[in-house]
Amino acid sequence: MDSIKRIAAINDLSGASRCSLTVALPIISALGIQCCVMPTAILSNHTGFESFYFEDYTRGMDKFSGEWEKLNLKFDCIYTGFLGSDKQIELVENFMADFNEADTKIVIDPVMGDDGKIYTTYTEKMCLEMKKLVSYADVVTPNITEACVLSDTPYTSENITMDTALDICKKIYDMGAKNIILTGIKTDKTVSNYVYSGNGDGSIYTTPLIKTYYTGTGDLFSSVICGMYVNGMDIKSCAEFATEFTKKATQKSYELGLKWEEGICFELFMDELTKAAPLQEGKR
Ligand code: PXL
Repeated sequence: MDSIKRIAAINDLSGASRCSLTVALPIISALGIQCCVMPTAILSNHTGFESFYFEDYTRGMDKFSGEWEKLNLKFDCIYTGFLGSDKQIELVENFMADFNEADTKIVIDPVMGDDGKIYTTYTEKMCLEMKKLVSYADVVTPNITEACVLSDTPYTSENITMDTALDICKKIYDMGAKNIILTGIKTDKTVSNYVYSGNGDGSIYTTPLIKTYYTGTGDLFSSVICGMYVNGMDIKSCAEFATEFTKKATQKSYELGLKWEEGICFELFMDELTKAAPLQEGKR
């Protein structure tokens, strides 16, 4: 074996607390894949805390691309998460134009909002740019709020029917995304993820609802999907595995009495990822 697979992860770096790159990096590594990171912003800790230090990193993104081009890096996947401005979304599009090869997978977590609310940093222009980005995706992992924005569907609640889930996913599929994983469909007792890949009805993966929230849960789910998918697992098996893994980490965080802002505790289950990840030859 000459090399292992390599993912370019474009997301923010929040030093303390679990979210975005501090989740993506360990999860992707444990899945036997090298994770090259391009920070979009650098924070002392995530924005859910009362106080945090934030530095936008747009100025560095082009520089990273330039140096990575000099190194002639090839990526098996480009994985994007939180993007802070329309300029950053444009830079990601440029990155894709430069580094996307025929067999490079594109995984997009369109981090735009939650609970029916779009993040205050998200402008109309960014929503439009994000729709464009999603059209290149092999896999996109929106929550209900994000999926509603992407598909121009009015948001009602997280308790949507499977018919509505299918309608929303079909619209996102028609925009160009090949596999849609709609996350966080809730009832009083359950939370489900719904997978649609362009034919038939979607598949649904359900776990008991734990009525608490930990930051980084979406990042954990998407990072597991991303690594598993790059390792060649079919999308439904990726969703099934990621749903179970996320449930276990949520349960453990609850048992440990973690505060929501500490983020989802996944560290105790890394061996399960390693076991599920047969090492595979990378591009070069
Ligand atoms: O996981 C979501 C997330 C990502 N990045 C930053 C955040 C949050 C959630 O609060 O603040 C900077």
